[in-house]
Amino acid sequence: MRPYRFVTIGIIVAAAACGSSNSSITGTTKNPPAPMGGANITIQDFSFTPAVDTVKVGTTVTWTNNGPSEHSTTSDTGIWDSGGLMPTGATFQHTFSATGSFPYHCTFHPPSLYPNFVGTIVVTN
Ligand SMILES: [Cu+2]
Repeated sequence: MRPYRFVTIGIIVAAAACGSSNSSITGTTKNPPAPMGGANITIQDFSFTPAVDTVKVGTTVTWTNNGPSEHSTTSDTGIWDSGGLMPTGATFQHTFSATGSFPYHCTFHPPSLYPNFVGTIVVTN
C-alpha cells in the first residue's frame, strides 16, 4: 500500500513577541575594578587617561599634561590643585593617604563645558 503523503498546512502561529515574563537576566557580572597600581595619568585631548584610576592608599599619583593646551588637575573637593600645567610634559603629583573616591577636573575646561573631561582616583586599602 502506497502511503499517502498529506501535506498538512501548519498553522504558523507567529509567536507574537512572546511576552514572556521577566526575561531572566541571571549571573550579572559586574565590571571588574580598574587595574591596581597605575599611578600615572595622562592629560590630553580634553580627557584624563585613565579616567578612573584605582590605587592603593599611600600611592603617589602623577598627572602629565601631554597636550598643547594648558590644563590642571583639580580636586572637586579642594584636596589638591595643580594650577596650570604648562608647557607640554609638565607634571603634578599628589599622594593619597586616605581611602575613598576622589573626583577631579580641569579648572581651565570645567565640566559644565567639558562634561567628559573629568576623572576619579579611587583609593583602596
Ligand atoms: Cu583643561
